[in-house]
Amino acid sequence: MKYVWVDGKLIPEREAVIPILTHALHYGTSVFEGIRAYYNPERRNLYIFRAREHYVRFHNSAKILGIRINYSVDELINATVELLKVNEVHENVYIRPITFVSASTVNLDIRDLETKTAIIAIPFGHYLEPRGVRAKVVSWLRVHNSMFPMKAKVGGIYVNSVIALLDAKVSGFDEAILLNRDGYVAEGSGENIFIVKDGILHTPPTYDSILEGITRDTVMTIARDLGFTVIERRITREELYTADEVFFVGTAAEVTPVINVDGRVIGNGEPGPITLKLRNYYMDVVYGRVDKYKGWLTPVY
Ligand code: PY5
Repeated sequence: MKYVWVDGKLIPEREAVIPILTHALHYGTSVFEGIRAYYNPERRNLYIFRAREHYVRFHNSAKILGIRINYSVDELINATVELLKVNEVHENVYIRPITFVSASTVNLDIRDLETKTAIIAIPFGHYLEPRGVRAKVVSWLRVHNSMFPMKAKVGGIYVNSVIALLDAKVSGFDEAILLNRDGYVAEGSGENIFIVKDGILHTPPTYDSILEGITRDTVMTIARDLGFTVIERRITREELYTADEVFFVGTAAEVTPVINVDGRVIGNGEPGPITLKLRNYYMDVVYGRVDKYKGWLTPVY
């Protein structure tokens, strides 16, 4: 994209560069979000999905890490709208807000260090194969809540996801599933996870070392709306193997079927009917085709 938003200014992307000693580059001291905006070519409208919830989480992540974001939730929403307008976005995009410790220092003490905030938009299609992915339960565990709060979406924490995904990829799988320190299913490298058993949806609870995903909340809400029972509870590894359906949810992943776990075929090896029903409804919601959820959309135009 031509322009990025940096601390209140829209500047050309090539000018948005950082010094080599930037604290966040060395120590992962950043908080970030991943938001999508969906473009409808027929009606020529662009909607940002759940912008408010993402920016509230952004502020909470900063609070947990102990850094300051110099812009309110409303200012950040307005900045995002401006960014998409100035770039004349007429396609689906992924929006990446980031606040990072920008001071040039090797000291670990972040009190009073300067932060910068940027928002970048990137053209974006599918993150995972929508026809279904093969997942591996990797031996790397999810960082436990007692080691770092997983509710915070902090840059440095993503090395845990990177090493887990690398393990899955080099073993010939598409995505990783991480267990938590207690041996229960936590989440994918960049997605939350659901299983379906006998028509009921189950997903790990937020205290089980997972990111409290906004898509997870969206899917729980719309699934209940469609009449499904959703239970937040601890899930064991073998429950993945014997589930009727397994699927990932996330801003990037949307609703992606998991058709194989550790070489075990899930269901009949095809995306399951409940997964597909939820994915279709989810896409209707994000494109603004469901009136009752219009409140989740921020129109750009
Ligand atoms: N769990 C982890 C570890 C995540 O990184 C993400 C989002 C989720 C769950 C789902 O959260 P939400 O539904 O709020 O998006 N991952 C990012 C995303 O934009 C980055 C992926 C590379 O989907």
